[in-house]
Amino acid sequence: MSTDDLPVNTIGSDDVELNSNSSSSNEIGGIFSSSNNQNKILYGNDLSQVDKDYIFEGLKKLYRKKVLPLELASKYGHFASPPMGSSDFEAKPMVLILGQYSVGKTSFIRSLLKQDFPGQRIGPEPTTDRFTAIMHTPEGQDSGRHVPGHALVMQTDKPFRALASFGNNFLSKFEGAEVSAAILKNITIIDTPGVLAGEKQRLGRDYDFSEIVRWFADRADMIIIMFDAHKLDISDELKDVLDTLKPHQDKIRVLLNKADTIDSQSLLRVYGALMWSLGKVVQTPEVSRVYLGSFWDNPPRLEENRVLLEREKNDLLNEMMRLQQNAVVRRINELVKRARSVKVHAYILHYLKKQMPYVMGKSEKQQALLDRLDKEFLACARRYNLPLGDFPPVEQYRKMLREIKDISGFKKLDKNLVYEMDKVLTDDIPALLQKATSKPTQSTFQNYAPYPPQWR
Ligand SMILES: Nc1nc2c(ncn2[C@@H]2O[C@H](COP(=O)(O)OP(=O)(O)O)[C@@H](O)[C@H]2O)c(=O)[nH]1
Ligand SMILES: [Mg+2]
Repeated sequence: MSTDDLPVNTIGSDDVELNSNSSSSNEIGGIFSSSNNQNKILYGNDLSQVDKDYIFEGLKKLYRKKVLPLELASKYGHFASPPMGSSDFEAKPMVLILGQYSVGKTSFIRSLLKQDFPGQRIGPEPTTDRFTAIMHTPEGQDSGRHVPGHALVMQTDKPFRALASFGNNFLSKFEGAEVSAAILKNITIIDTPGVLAGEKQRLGRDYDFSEIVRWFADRADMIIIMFDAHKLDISDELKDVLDTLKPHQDKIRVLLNKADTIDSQSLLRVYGALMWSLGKVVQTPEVSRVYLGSFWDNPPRLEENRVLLEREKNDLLNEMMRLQQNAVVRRINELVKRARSVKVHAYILHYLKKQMPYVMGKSEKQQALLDRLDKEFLACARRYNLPLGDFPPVEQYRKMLREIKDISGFKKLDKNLVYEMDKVLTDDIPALLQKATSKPTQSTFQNYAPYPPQWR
């Protein structure tokens, strides 16, 4: 049966109509492949005006009804990340703070909160040896609560559940701090251990630092990389981290910290030097916005920089406050990216499974397929007309496949599921956006099953 003949499921009678026919489907296919123009392409609609909750709720339903079934059928969770939960759609924008040790990351966060937070350690030596998620205190709780990593990844209303797969070594180095600071009503901040230089990093840590950074970077809405104006060196480890961040160029902001101690002429020179060394490492035509700053309680020592530093601080804070509005675009992008990756995964399995013998010689064949997985990827992309850019890293995929004893045991690919999921990208999301922008009012939201109060 050709997929063209398949019935089109609507999402359910209690839902918003997400399946209206869209004239812009062709446009979307092209659009979603290029991330640069995404703001523009979202139909020229000003998404800052739309009802965010309405869109989040719509995306969540689309995911559950149209993406998740294919994920479950193809065991996507085993190969990539576990299914998304409500918290992945509703979570506050996340700001990830990175940098070598002692550049002032923890002091920066402290100054944003305007108060201390549990687990904060500030000092000239490598002080923070853990990842801390700094979140707003839930209603009815006391401020200043510390939540151990093991407990944090169990909480279904927090976006950290997937971190459980990194194991105990990591979880003992992960914690939450709940603080009732105004800024946390809008964002969640992630403090990180400093990137260390040389052997220390490898010896002292029994978890994969870059993998964890990658996980947070994927989910972050803004990544602030901090440098100390006194020592600009970029260690090899930091280079590795910057490499990990390449796909997230648009989220990266650079903060040249401790600018309070340097006169404006030297500051110019340091700024230039930083841009130069960053340019060598990052190698992209787009240069991230660089903020100059000083974020601690001490007043600037040099009067000449005071106004400049205050302005820079305001700009940075304003940008952080705007993240809430950009969250809509980000969540849509995340869902689109995930749907595309699920589709490719389902086809890879389908393609490999098709080549397996029925009875004899299964394990030899499977081994052979794994050995030339890169070539199989190419062939699969060609056969099903899939963009190579959507394919997972070969090595990682091979590792996951190795854990599967017999790939012929996978369920047959249900093209109907793929078809339904494709429609999310071509029709459903555009329709949802159109609906949300045409009726961005509170009443739309109220008529339509609202969140329970504890989620707001
Ligand atoms: N001059 C100056 N020193 C700072 C500033 N922020 C932090 N520091 C100092 O830098 C050291 C390292 O700070 P910390 O927040 O622990 O850095 P982290 O390791 O990156 O988290 C501490 O001694 C702070 O007092 C700043 O804006 N200016
Ligand atoms: Mg620190």
